[in-house]
Amino acid sequence: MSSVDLAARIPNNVGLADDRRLQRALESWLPRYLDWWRELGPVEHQDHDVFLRTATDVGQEGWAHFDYVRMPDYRWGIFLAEQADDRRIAFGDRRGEPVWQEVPGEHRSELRRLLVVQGDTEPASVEQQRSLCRTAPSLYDMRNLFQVNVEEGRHLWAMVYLLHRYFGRDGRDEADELLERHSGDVDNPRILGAFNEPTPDWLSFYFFTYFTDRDGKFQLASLRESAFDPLSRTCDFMLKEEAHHMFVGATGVGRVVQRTAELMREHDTDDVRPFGGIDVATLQRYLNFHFSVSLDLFGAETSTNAANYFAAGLKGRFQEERRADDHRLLDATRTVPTVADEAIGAREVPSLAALNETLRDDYIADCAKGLERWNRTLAPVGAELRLPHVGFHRAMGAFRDHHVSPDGRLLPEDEWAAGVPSWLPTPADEAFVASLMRPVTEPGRMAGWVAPPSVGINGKPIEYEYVRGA
Ligand code: BYC
Repeated sequence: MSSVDLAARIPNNVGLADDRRLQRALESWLPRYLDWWRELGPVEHQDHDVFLRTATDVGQEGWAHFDYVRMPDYRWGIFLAEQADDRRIAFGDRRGEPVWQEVPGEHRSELRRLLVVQGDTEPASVEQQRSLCRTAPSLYDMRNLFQVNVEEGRHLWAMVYLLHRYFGRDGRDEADELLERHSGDVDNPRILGAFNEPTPDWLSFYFFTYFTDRDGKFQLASLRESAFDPLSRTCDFMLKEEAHHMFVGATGVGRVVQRTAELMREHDTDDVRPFGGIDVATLQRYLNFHFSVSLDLFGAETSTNAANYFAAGLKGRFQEERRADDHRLLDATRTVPTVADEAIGAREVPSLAALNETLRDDYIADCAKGLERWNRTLAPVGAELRLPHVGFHRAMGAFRDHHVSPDGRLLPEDEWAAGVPSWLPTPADEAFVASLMRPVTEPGRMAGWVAPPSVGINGKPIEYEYVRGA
């Protein structure tokens, strides 16, 4: 394991200085990345000092440094978690064999595909969020947005490193294409559906970081199990940064919920819009949207791709080693949902084929935890948020061509159409939420639709000037 070289043009702990070809290749990718960042990263404040966390090490303690940085000067580095001694493949046909430090020829294209799909989401989210800095509800929030953005940029670097280092010319071409596809582009869109949806307002941003970044947590945790050790170590370190992104989502929605509950109590009404709050029904519609598009990110309920990845040792399950089974799944079965004879049912399939569904189940259980917390805030005012049925508003898998209500009823077209305005954000909701999006840039002040956070960042007070000169 190389030590951390922070003085290099590209900070890294992968011994870049010892591999001149790779170093030159990545150094020639750097200006293209910076062009992309300037063109499609945050629309404003690029030249302002932002109080940011920069990864500087991979150890248990002191892995990051906080200071004011102009975003284009952020040190996007390449960091892999420390290599474990004698790590063994934890699942699949080759369970128990030593992990790989190079890519086996027979798994080259599958691994490349996984890296490209993962890598594609990172810049996509930066593109989706680029205008939000114009309407940040506080400097604290603006700083968190930028933190998320620069780290998604670093996660792109993580995948680009692996593509350049292990996949030769194909890898370099793929790395270039990661900067050429763009979120929502009609001709050259991002690969996965949710990453082509706009993130036009901060309510969407909080729900996106809660639900969609959480897909990232589960996918990265599955890739961390990979027999391809450099990928495993990369994902391990990415997950450290990812935790903050979900914190932004969980506390962001939590703060909106808190403000809504305060206004409901104060004015003794559910209709808090006239008082500048976001009513629970609107929150529920945004939640329904972001949850359902995030469920699609796990793919179809049964997938030969997923079965092959697992058998080959490329992608495991969430917390693979904590599971009490044979980690091969050769004889195991489970049920997956189906829609047949105009009813939602279940069918038994080999567990190996249903790994996307297993990961989706784990994800849903994790999503539910945030709702429990938010509902503790809402309970005293007699309100509640719920996760919609897994079949609601789905574009992938068994429910794709069916209409399912949030409470899990299969609906004919006309009933679905009639229900949509109460289940998914309407143009009027979007216009109302947009009307609340007025920037607040005075340190310590918050927009009226969201409660202040309970603490600031890295021990700083809430009224700290997190973005200077904004
Ligand atoms: N939209 O066999 P299936 C993150 C494609 S988020 C469009 O079920 P598979 C982050 C699929 O690719 C984490 N297409 O698929 C969060 C396949 O196409 P091909 C990102 C979709 O392969 C916030 C076809 O449909 N990482 O990090 O079993 C901010 C058949 O489907 C979608 C990963 O996803 C969709 N939603 O599973 C920033 C991990 N879903 O191959 C970052 C790597 C599926 O027939 N990716 N398709 O052309 C994977 O493990 C798998 O590719 C998937 C799909 C789980 C995504």
